[in-house]
Amino acid sequence: MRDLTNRRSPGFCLGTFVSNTTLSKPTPNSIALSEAFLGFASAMSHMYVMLLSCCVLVLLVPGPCFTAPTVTLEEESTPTPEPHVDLKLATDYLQQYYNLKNDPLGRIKRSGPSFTSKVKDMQIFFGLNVTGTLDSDTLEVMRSPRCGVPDVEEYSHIQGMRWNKNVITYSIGRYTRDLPRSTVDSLIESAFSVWARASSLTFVRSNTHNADIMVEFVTYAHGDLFPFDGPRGTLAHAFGPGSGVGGDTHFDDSEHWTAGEAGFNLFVVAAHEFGHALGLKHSRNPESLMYPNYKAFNPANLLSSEDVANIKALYSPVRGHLNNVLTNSWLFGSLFPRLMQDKCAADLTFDAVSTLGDATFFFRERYLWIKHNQRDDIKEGPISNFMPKIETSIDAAFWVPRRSTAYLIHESIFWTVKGSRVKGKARKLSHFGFPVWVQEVDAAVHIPKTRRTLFFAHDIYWSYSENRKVMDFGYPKYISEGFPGLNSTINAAIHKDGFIYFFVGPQVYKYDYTQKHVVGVEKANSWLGC
Ligand code: NFH
Ligand code: ZN
Ligand code: ZN
Repeated sequence: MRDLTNRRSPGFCLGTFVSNTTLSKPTPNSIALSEAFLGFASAMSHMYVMLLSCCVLVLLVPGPCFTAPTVTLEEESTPTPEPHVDLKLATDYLQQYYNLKNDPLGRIKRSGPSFTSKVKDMQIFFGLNVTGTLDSDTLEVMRSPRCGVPDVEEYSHIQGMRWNKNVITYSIGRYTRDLPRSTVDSLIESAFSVWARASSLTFVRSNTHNADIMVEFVTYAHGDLFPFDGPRGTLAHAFGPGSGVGGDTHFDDSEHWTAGEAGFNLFVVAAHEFGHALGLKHSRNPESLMYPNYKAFNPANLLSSEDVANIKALYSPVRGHLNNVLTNSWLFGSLFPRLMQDKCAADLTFDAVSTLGDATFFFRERYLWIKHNQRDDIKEGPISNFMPKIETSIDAAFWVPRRSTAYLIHESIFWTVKGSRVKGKARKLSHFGFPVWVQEVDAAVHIPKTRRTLFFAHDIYWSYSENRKVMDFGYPKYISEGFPGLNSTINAAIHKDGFIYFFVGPQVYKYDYTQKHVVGVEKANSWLGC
């Protein structure tokens, strides 16, 4: 058994994602760190595939998923539940979702082989540490509300985005020292051929820095949101189709890469990663290359029939045709996630803007731009690329620096993001003490000095005390009353350097909230360098 116990990296901070310039492309356009890789457990242990399950389902069938009771507050210390209660919970859960069977005598032992392996299946599915034991993260997931549909069934129906072309370029940037360069070249080429043979795609090697798929061997923090974790654990990850970092594939150079059966076979891992780079998600079928666990070398049939069907479906001429015909049409805009958005469009508006670590996050529909505070480059892509749990738009977001935590609100639910990690499941907006009729907000901003979070909806706003965890008395108030000079609804708000910046349509107003007046106005997207 491989040692999987150590695969969390010691810590993670957002600052690391741009700390290494060599990985960012000269012209980052758009990203698409696909649904992501289970493996980046290091940075985001639980987020991962459950988005594919619960959240995708939310998009399609709004309603049932988040109606269950909410998860415990992150700050509350969870009392250690009684062991037999855990076992009962886990057993029920695994029987319901993972087909766990009683042993012939009708008993289940926590240490039994099938129990342990079902726990592991579940941990893999949720991107948790694969310990096989009922640790607190695992129990937390088991306790959280779910859609009531077994993971197996929700798993692979919806694939990610795709390249809208048949010829895809790749380039190998940094090499590993484990293998001669020429061996790496040919293993990478073979890994691409696996997919080329199964689809209409052609892969062309280029030596530029802006090939579609940039292949690099890197270690630990390496310039994206997903630092590697040293030996074993996560082996590699790849961004789904898209410009910029989209398609890029990183191999953890702390692993021992080989062309054979010792260490980790580069051909096998690369083929799995390129599946992601082409838009494929994980499969629950252990026969499939897109299964989230490394499997020893079996070159004969690397692709399962499911893998083949998935790549064919993703790149089928029908979809290609649809995409071509409907690009820019309303149908495309509403049915298909758009690959890339123009941040410099004349009247660009944002749904939410928030600090997160050392960066400012700009949300629009299901898309996100990330501007590092000390740097000029901008990362961008579908929100789910950065936070795979989140497959919806974000209406409002705020950052509480004291907790290094951001809160992302979508309609009547919100997620808590610490580092780059979405903690637990979405919780209900009513947690903040809104009256029931408030089912969404337009904007939110936290004022560190007063330890208040302000929530804006239509022409009114609330003030929430982060200390006392209640709404302040006397709210809601009219925005025009509390913020003279602002007479409209607010799209987004952020606190920076003692000012509140209100995003209203394509403009941003700099507001001095002690003097109570607007002190400046600029184009909203000037913040993105436009
Ligand atoms: C991986 N992934 O590293 C593993 N799995 O098996 N370690 C995945 C890659 C394999 C990237 O796209 C990560 O999905 C780990 C863990 C499938 C090539 C299962 C421990 C996460 C040995
Ligand atoms: Zn993967
Ligand atoms: Zn990476």
